Amino acid sequence: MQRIYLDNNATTIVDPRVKEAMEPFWCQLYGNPNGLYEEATEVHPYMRLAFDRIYAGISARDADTVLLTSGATESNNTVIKSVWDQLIRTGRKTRIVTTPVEHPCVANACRWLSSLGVSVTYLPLNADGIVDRDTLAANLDDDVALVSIMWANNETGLVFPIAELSGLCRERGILFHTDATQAIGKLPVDIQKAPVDFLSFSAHKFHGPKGVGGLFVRDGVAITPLFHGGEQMGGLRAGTINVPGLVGMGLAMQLAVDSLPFEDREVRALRDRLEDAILAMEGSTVLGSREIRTPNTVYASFGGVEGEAMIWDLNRQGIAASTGSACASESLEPNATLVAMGVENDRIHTGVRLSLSRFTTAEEIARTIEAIKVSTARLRTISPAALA
Ligand code: 7TS
Repeated sequence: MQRIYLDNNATTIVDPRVKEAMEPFWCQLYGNPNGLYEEATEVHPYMRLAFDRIYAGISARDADTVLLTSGATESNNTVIKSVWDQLIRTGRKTRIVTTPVEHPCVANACRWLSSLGVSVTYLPLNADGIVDRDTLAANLDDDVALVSIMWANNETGLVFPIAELSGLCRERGILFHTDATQAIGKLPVDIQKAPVDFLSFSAHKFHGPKGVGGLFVRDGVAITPLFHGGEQMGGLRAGTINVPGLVGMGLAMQLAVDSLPFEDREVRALRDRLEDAILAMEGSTVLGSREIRTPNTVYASFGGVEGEAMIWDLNRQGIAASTGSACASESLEPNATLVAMGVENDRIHTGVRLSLSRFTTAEEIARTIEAIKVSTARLRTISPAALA
């Protein structure tokens, strides 16, 4: 049985073109780019091309900085701890403003700052499950060092109005960070239209390799490095440069941007087909309006069926899906995103996240719809919740 992979918000298959582009950098072009000999300098043009593709992918300018990191976790930690070092530790500002639905690498970095006495404000979500301009405006004052709001949520796919929110912070002279990990390759990400100061991403979410990501830092914004060490990345991110990762991410970024029309048309159409079929089933609901969601994501709830039981049953039928972020799946706490969105108690453990990619086929979606019907029927016959 051919398996069907519908957990693309957790990670994605590496595009075969990306794998091929990385191939020479293991056994042939393996020099440390900081060397002074030919093996070092011969990789420089490939690195430059990769950085050019990354800058173009988010419309960054030459004067801006894009740090190569190990992924969004490192990028997000760098921003939050740097702002603490630059503005809070020095007594110039006191607060960080964020949302209750950020990925754990933002949420737990903020929690760590709270333990150091920093005040962290969690903005309430509106009825659509996002933060609106008025709510942010009402929570800004001269004490705010940083606003950190994700571009798109990894669990629900809901998209935050980052251009508007970052524009507001720009007007007030407050630093704005966005975790765009779930936006790259799914939505246009243009930092000329959204005046953010920091933007994080991870290559493996857009068909690039794992363990490599980036942090955009706008020209003129100071940062404190997370790692101290060598002079790589102008001393802002020490450690030998992950050349194969950089080359792979560069091409993955270009392909992701080139694929946006396909994503918006074809992936969205498949997602909508899946979503319509789910909504036609008795007792099922979907979280968040599809108009303000990434085109690849549907977060569904099948009344009376535990999300985890559903995942196991779908897995047995050859389908990979998740109840939410893999990073939080070992926790028994109710899902923080659903709590923040005001999902009722009897629904909170019934969520299933299905996330598609440009590699998902119509046949896979047709098979998934049938499998979901089989699983819900089977699980409802044995679920105590369904009997209640
Ligand atoms: N930020 C967001 C919004 C994410 O979705 C993830 C990964 C990360 C940061 C961390 O990225 P990393 O490459 O540093 O690990 N999110 C998920 C998910 O939703 N399910 O598994 C991983």
